[in-house]
Formats: sequence, structure tokens, C-alpha cells
Amino acid sequence: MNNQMILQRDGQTAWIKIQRPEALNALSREIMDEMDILVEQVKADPEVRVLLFYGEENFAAGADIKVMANCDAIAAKEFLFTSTYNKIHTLAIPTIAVMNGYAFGGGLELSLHCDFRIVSKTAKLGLTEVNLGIMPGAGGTVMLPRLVGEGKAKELIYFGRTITGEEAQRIGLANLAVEPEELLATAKQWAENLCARSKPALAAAKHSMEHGIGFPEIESACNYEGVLWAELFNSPDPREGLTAFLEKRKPKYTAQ
Ligand code: CO8
Repeated sequence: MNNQMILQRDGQTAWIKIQRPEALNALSREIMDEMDILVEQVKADPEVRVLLFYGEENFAAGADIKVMANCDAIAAKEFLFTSTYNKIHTLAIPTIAVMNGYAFGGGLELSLHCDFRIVSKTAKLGLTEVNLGIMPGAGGTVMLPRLVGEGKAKELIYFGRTITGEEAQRIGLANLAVEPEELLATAKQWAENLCARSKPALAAAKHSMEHGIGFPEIESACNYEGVLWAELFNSPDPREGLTAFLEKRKPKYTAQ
């Protein structure tokens, strides 16, 4: 490990921080291997309820161009981030990308696999791959249309256009754009709010939405949603949440 990725715990919240400032947090193979290990650690930790990805001055200026410049097709395939990003995408807990500065290419694609994107208004975001003669290869062509619609996604990808955090919020790419100095505090508030909620309820809702989006047939998707909904009642949280409402008090969720 060369410590360009750091896992920090703040109560039930985990933060994965990218720190390779000399290259604006460009994502190398080593960084991706470290990220994979840290994501596995988070996945195995029953105490963690929310995972945030963060980079201090910049989120990540994309995959490492110096590496890709020397790739042939075989090396390019080996360089892919897909297996790690799929792990992030399928985590049961909520995930948030907290984005400051540059979030380009494979960096922005990391955020597309998170449940939420909170950005600073001045952040610069873009799937700029086409400007380099390549295409998004870490989920961008799959995930961006889901968030902003096909037409806008094609506009951003074909032209490799860079947008500000403010515009990202306007088009639905970011959930929220805030002043840079408010970014971390806002992310912490979101994390705390999520930590206070039922873990199984969030996990089932996440899984059901993923399933529903991917499912071409609404009736089956709704049936599947019903199965997940009923299974939730195997945990103590539904009773606690429903009873707390009736007793006019705040719920205290305990399920892992
Ligand atoms: N890869 C490697 N090094 C980088 C990268 C990068 N993506 N971005 C910046 N750096 C390095 C620069 O080379 C420079 O290093 P050095 O000091 O050794 O020359 C250092 O970071 C600082 O960069 P700049 O001097 O360029 O800083 P500026 O403030 O002038 O510009 C920019 C900042 C605008 C962010 C500029 O650096 C830039 O345009 N970077 C490239 C952004 C980009 O296009 N990213 C997308 C890359 S493609 C991609 O991500 C493909 C993903 C799909 C496949 C994923 C699976 C493999």
C-alpha cells in the first residue's frame, strides 16, 4: 500500500479519501487496488451505515492518462476499474460522493456509482474521455443517461463538456451544490441523517430501485419490490419505526 487511499471512521460513517495531490488525484492501478481493499473492508464491517468518497482539493481528475497512453487493448482491459466500481455500486449501504475541484473521466464515473453526489458550486465535472480519443469506460455511458436522460448524457459525453457544480445540480447530476466551505459539513449532515435510519429499510429500498430500473417489466419489478418489502419485517426495525410513530417518539433502529 502506498497510502494514496485512506479509510477513516467517524462513528458509523466511513470515509474513503483519495490523496494523490501531485496528480490531482488521478486514478492509477495502485490506487484502484487500494480502493478495492478498502471497499471490501467497509462491506465486511457491520457497524458502518454510510460510505463517503472524498478528495480534498480535487475529487479525481480521471484515470491516469500516463498509464492509458501506453496501453494496448490487452493492457487497457487489465486497467479497467469495472470490478471495483461494481462492488461500490452493489454495496447495501448508502454511498455519497463528496466532490470538490476536478471530477473528470473515471473520477466522475466513481461518483455515478454512488447513491448521492454532493458537490461544491465551483467544482468542475465532466466525462472528458472523448476529448482524449477514448470513451467513458468505468460506467459513464451506462449511468449518466440514467441520471440526466439520454439527450443530455450524449451532449456531455460526445462533446466532453465540463460543467460546474451548479450546473450539475440543475441537470440532476448532483443532488446538491453548496459553497465550497460548506461541502464537508453538508456531507456529514447527510451521513448522520442516513445513519439514523433503518439499515435494512435503506438496503432493501436501494436494491429494489436498482432492480426496478434494470427490469423492463413494471409488474414483475413491483412484485419483486413486494417480496423485499415483506422480508424487511424479519428485522426489528419496521416494528420499532412504526411503533415509534404511534408513540410519538423518535425511532431507535438496531438492526445490522
Ligand atoms: N492522469 C494523470 N496525470 C494527471 C491527470 C490524469 N488524468 N490529470 C492531471 N494530471 C497531472 C498532470 O499531468 C500534472 O502533472 P505534472 O505536474 O507531472 O505535469 C499535474 O497532474 C497537474 O496537472 P496540470 O498541470 O494539467 O494542472 P492544471 O491546473 O493546469 O489543469 C486539469 C488541471 C484541467 C484537470 C488538467 O490536468 C486536465 O485536463 N487533466 C486531464 C483531465 C481528464 O481529461 N481526465 C479524464 C481522463 S480519461 C479517463 O478518466 C478514462 C476513464 C475511463 C476508463 C476507466 C477505466 C480504466
